[in-house]
Amino acid sequence: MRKPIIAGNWKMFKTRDEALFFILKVSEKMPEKEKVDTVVFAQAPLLRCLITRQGEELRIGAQNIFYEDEGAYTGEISGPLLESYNVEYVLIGHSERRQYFHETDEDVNKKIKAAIRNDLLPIVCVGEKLEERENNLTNDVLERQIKNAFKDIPAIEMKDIVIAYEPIWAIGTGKTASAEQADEACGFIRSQIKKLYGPVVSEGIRIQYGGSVKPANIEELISKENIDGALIGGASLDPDQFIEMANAPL
Ligand code: G2H
Repeated sequence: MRKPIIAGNWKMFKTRDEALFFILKVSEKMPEKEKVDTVVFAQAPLLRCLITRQGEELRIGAQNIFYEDEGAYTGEISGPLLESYNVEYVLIGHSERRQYFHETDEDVNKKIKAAIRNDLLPIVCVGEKLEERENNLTNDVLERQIKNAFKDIPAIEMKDIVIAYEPIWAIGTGKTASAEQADEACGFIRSQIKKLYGPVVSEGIRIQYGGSVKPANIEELISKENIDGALIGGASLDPDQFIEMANAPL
């Protein structure tokens, strides 16, 4: 049995006070971490104050990491810095990073390696654009993204990696992939992991669905065989909705 993982991606939302209000409200209401992993991905300057107040169950994650550990890279965030703040998770390859900041599959691969080097747990995002789905290219895109993301990553590291399937056409649009569409794509991703790493790794790896997840649809999505949790944007900003979704797997 794979442990469910419910994560909130706050994107570029929340000031310090808003973030502290959220943490105060949710930290006592998170499910036990033995049963469900819960994570919130916040903007970098919020990480320190969230980590000191996160409570027993909730984990804190960064939305980005640079692939070098140090150097003249103004504005970037290093793995060693995140690790020194006890940040546990890092989001890699979100479609907004790929789209607005031109991150390539190769960057994603290098960032996964940087996360592993610095003991951070990566959630690696993959997903197709609307025109790719309409042209029956979903599986080709996912196959390419998976193959390139995990190039030269040894099997032993895969147990700590989570993959998030986020069809770009369903992100922030209110359009959710149907539970069947999401399960089919997550199953295809699992088959690609099997091809690269064999059945033990592919059965163990956790795959989330992301894209307009909310309290009304989370239960159906995570009830599917290949969906082990959710990566939630908009609906994760509201503490009450996040509490409800974090407890949905129970
Ligand atoms: C996809 C998702 C969270 P939303 O980006 O990563 O956002 O739930 O707002 O579609």
